[in-house]
Amino acid sequence: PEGMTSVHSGVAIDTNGSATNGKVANSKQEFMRVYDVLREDLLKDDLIADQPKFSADYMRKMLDYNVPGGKLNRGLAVGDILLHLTKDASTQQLFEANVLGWCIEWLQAFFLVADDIMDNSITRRGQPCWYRVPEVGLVACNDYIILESCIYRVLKKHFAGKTYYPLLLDFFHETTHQTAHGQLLDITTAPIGTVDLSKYTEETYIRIVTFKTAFYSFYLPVVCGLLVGGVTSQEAFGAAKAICIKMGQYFQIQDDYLDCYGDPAVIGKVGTDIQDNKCSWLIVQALQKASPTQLATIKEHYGKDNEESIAAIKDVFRELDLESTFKQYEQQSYEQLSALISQQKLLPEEVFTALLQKIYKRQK
Ligand code: DMA
Ligand code: MG
Ligand code: MG
Ligand code: MG
Repeated sequence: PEGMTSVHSGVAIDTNGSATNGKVANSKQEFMRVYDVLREDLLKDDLIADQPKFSADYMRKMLDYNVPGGKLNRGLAVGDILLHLTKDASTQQLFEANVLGWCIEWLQAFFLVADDIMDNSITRRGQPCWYRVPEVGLVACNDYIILESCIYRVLKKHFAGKTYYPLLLDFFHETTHQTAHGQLLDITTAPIGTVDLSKYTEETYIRIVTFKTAFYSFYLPVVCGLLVGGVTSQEAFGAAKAICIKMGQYFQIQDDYLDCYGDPAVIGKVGTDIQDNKCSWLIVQALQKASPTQLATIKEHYGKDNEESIAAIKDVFRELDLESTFKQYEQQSYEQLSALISQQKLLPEEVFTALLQKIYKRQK
């Protein structure tokens, strides 16, 4: 059946740019060039261009502050996936992949501006969180709405004529729905001021990270790469989803680990999970291993925003040697992912191994 055809042998590629004989390569420089194009397009929009200059200036500053300053893993992944998928992608296809990559970065910027307000965070990407910039404050709430709306202006401009435009819109909407409900579960599991440790189960934890992180960080970039590459097989999407979810869970577990053990100068943010009462991977592990005395310490100090309480929790984590627990999990997770990747035969392995190599043992 059509759906079982491997991409390398059976999927027609819609090339409408110049043929490049497999010589097309993606680069961060090229990706950044596409950002400049998209930002200028957005600012040229009739409505924005007609606003008083100070309003358009604010928009420009807001975009530059929040959209391009991250690792760009998700955004760059779309073009990489396209190139791993087909040896003869056109320059036009690579451009489209990069445009979609930026739409994912815009989606991420939208979620991060909101996330930092909800998490009462301090820094992001080595600078103050946007809502902490004095002239911004809670105007950041309107800014994240604008950031989200940019996605659909860009999609309309570049993809409205494509047969897969409705699919694309649906994927972005669906992913937003999933991420927002992951965030809701994250927040409602950890209401400020009430520590209910019975809520911090492995099952709830996995739901939180699957929805708040895995779909938008891994499945969405892969879906975008597949769509630009002309893949329509439901089976291929299904195989990709299973791997992406597992990889996304691993990625968020790393994020939770780095929140406590990462170097703020390297990760660009100061950890707040302990004082925020978060259902983080570390506390879920700690609760499974803690002695009655350690449990009492956790009950007394978790979710309290003072140095002494934070130190008490970090002491328990150290006593339980959660660093080793994490390293074991990381190894095991890498092996499981590698096995899953080689078991599926519908998509080239590099589509996934390239993603995995970028995050394995990451320090930031
Ligand atoms: C972030 O979870 C998830 C989304 C959707 C932004 P988090 O609060 O652990 O992220 P960070 O550590 O980057 O604040
Ligand atoms: Mg956060
Ligand atoms: Mg959060
Ligand atoms: Mg975090």
